[in-house]
Amino acid sequence: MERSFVMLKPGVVNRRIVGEIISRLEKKGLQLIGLKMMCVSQEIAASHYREHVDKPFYPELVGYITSGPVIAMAWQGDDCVAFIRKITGATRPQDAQPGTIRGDYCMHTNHNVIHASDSPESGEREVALYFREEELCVWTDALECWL
Ligand code: FUP
Repeated sequence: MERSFVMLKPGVVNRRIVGEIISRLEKKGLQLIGLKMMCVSQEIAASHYREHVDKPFYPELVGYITSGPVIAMAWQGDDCVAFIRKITGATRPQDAQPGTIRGDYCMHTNHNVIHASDSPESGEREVALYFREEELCVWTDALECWL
């Protein structure tokens, strides 16, 4: 079963839109298996965004996601990475379609509301970076046959 790591960035907590955004993912039928509010350490931020370390926006990106609490989530489901990326929308809010989270909730790339894993491999790596195995709760999905 595919897993994806999703993070609602500090602005989402500040703007009180955590529930609205999580409900978009729930309504799709994806299975939430891990959820916590946390402050991201410099070490975790550096590991998470290691591929961007040489980019000009890297210091601001790390500064932003360590600036306040985030909502860290692990989701599971068939093709869950692709589904969540579609619901999330393009990296640049200018390119994100209306109806997507980034299309509806943000105006600037550096504050683009949400992170979602970009491949099943990243999903596994990022879920393991933010969650210990015992923090995940893999439950039997009674709705599976209806989704
Ligand atoms: P995404 O997978 O859509 O989050 O996009 P990237 O991995 O390319 O970028 C990671 C984060 O870096 C984005 F969510 C926001 C930030 N970023 C910028 O601030 N400026 C840029 O030009 C590109 C990305």
